[in-house]
Parts: sequence; C-alpha cells; structure tokens
Amino acid sequence: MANPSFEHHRKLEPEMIRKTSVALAVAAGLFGVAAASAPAFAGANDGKVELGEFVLWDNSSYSGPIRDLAGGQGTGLDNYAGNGNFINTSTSIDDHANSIANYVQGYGLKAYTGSNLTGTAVTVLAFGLYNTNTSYAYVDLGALDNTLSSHKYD
Ligand SMILES: [Ca+2]
Ligand SMILES: [Ca+2]
Repeated sequence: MANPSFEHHRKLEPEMIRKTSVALAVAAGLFGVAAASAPAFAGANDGKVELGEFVLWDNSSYSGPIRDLAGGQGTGLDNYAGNGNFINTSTSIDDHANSIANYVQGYGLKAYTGSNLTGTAVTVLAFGLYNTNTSYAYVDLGALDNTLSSHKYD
C-alpha cells in the first residue's frame, strides 16, 4: 500500500536521471581501460556516486554531505547507528538522510526508520526504475526526512 505521506513530497527528476546516465556512459567510454583494471568495489565510501552503490545525502535534492555505500544483496550496511558519518563530516548517517538513491542495477531495497528493519519503510526500486508511488531515487523523504536508520536489499 502506498504511503500517503510520500504522495505530495516525492518528486522525480528525470532530467537529472538522464544526465547521470549520460555522464556514466561517457566516463565508461573515455576511461574504459582504466575502469576495467580497477577493483570491482573500490568506490564505496569515497564520496563519489557510482553504479553499484546506495547513496544517502544529508540534505534534500541530492545535495550536501554524502555517503556512498556498497549495495546489492548481502552487502552494505543494515543498521546506520554506529556505522559512520557522511563523508568528511561528524554527522552520523543515522537519522540524517534527506535524499537517497539506489545505483544498484537489478536490485531494490527497503529503507526503514528504525534499526533492524523496523518502523516505517520506504521502498526503493532498482536503479533507473520508477512508477507513480515509488522510485530508485527520492529527492526528499517528506515526513521521513532525518529518520532512516537501516536498509536491506530485496
Ligand atoms: Ca563511490
Ligand atoms: Ca539531514
């Protein structure tokens, strides 16, 4: 059942989504050789948004301090409390995310307001997917701003 609190707050930004896709395609084309020789998951927790990551921002509109987590089934953080801060800040990711995006292709997740996958859940689709009520990216979390505390991939 759709969470009515998101109906009026969620705003898809297809223009940004297209730009991101183009940027990734261009980077892959220009730096394909270098990328191919890099470790597969070297990019997590480096503050750069990359495919294969679940990304949290302190502020809405994908702005402010960022934390890029390893994504996919069986990986990534389940509980945010005690598991670090936004990159180069002293702000815990726990209860501070205002925008989120899943850059993992083929796998969605649920993010929860409580630790250990409790409380109210936000459904986050696999990278690039969105429909009327859910998306792979949320420009803000409405009533759930600054509340997320855990997540798990489907
Ligand atoms: Ca990264
Ligand atoms: Ca915040």
